[in-house]
Amino acid sequence: TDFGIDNALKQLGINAANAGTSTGVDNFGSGPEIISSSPVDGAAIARVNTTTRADYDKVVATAVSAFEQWRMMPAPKRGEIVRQFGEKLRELKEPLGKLVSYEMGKSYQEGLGEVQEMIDICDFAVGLSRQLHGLTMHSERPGHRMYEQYHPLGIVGIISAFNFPVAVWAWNTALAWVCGDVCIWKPSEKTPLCGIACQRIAAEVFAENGLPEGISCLITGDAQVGQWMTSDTRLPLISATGSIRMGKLVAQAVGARLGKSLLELGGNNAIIVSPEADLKMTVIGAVFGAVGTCGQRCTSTRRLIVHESRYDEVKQALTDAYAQLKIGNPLDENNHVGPLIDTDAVAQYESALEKVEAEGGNILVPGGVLQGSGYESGCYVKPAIAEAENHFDIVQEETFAPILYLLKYSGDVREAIALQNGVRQGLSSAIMTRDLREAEAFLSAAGSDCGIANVNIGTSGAEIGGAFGGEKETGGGRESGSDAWKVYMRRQTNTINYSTELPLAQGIKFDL
Ligand code: UN1
Repeated sequence: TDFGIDNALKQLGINAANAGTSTGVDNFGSGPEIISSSPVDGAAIARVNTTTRADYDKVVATAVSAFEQWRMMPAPKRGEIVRQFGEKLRELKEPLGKLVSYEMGKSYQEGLGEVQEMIDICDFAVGLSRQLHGLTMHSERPGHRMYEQYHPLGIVGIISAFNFPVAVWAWNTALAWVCGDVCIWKPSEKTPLCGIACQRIAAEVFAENGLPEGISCLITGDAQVGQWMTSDTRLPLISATGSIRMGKLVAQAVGARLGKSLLELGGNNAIIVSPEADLKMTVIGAVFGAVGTCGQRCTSTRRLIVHESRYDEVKQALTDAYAQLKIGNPLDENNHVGPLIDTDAVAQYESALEKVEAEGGNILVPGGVLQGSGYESGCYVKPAIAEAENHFDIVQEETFAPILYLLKYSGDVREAIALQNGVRQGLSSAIMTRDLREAEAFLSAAGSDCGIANVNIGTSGAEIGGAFGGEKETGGGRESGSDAWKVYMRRQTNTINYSTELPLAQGIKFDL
């Protein structure tokens, strides 16, 4: 029962014996091998070569020269390349979704959803390629014209995390490409095959169009490789997704050279369940938010802030729902919850459950590591619920695991909003209510302080069309839709004098 993994790898052109053998399109790696292993069954999937410093410099040189060509191609023509890339993703949606599920551990449905996000952002980027608009202003001087234009920035360094091993790269790269940038991607060393699969698909499109391979570059390795990127002045923008700890290191290194960084870091997302909440919608939103991707989305629901008038009812409904959850192989579509990424993550999950109890929390739905047939990888855990208080140290932390904290409030919506905002992170937030006043208060200037604030929707599962990211320790970056593209370009203000005089601005007199 390999759930078609071998076939999926074949369709993606991945040679499991040594996925990192250079084929002329995979421009990475003569360094030591790492083994990609699956949290699904603990099996080693493939060996992957890492990038040495010499390899890295070669990759950057390839990217520098590719940029010279790519930046001069008209943006709509670049959009056509991204359109073709999106078409290939449509063809390979199933094998790629399967690889995501197998290498990362999320459910096959969520693996397919991730590839769908890639397809969606390609479509978005194709349209965008004809809309990279600047403004035209009126000059204060006669016979003058003033406007602004957006130019390609250069090499975009992308550092992504294991939990969205393909989509986050696509959000960055699809926009960066239509903007005329070239990309160097370091995927998580926990999901290198997803990186290789994507790189191969992209490389094929560029090759078919006679374009240089340096437009899309892949490197692999640990934090050291990341440091080469963050301190490299040849990379004007570093887009990094991951932990707050990692984000601070990236921001410092990039800031030290006055480069730009786009950070998408941790969340500590809450759903407010008001007296006016629809119970059925609340349960679906909260359970998917808490256990989807085994609690390893940056948008995962970590806290449920429930009004005391609904507390017992919500508690009961959640306990009932958790009793229905099937945990097991994520490629088996009967299961709701797959494994955590590795045994380190399992240890963190266990430690968080110990801490919440030690701080006085009450475990409502107990956790635990699953053993026995089907759970040999040691990465399968039971989603847990704990009654807790917002000020607990552990509740203030983002634990990347399926642990939901149940918090109670008794006042009006302002009290709930204060609890929701009372953490260092500021990514996603939601309120369940049929009361217009509560909903609007939650969305007002005095409402949620997060980058994402939803009404009658959970915290996870954002669409690509909006800007994605958050405030405070989430890092402030915005990726994906809306005008997130602007960070991938440099803005230039142009003033043209078509008169025969040279008047100075601000009316300054300077006669010779
Ligand atoms: C992430 O977890 O890093 O909103 C990204 C969501 C997904 C993206 C999550 N569309 O849950």
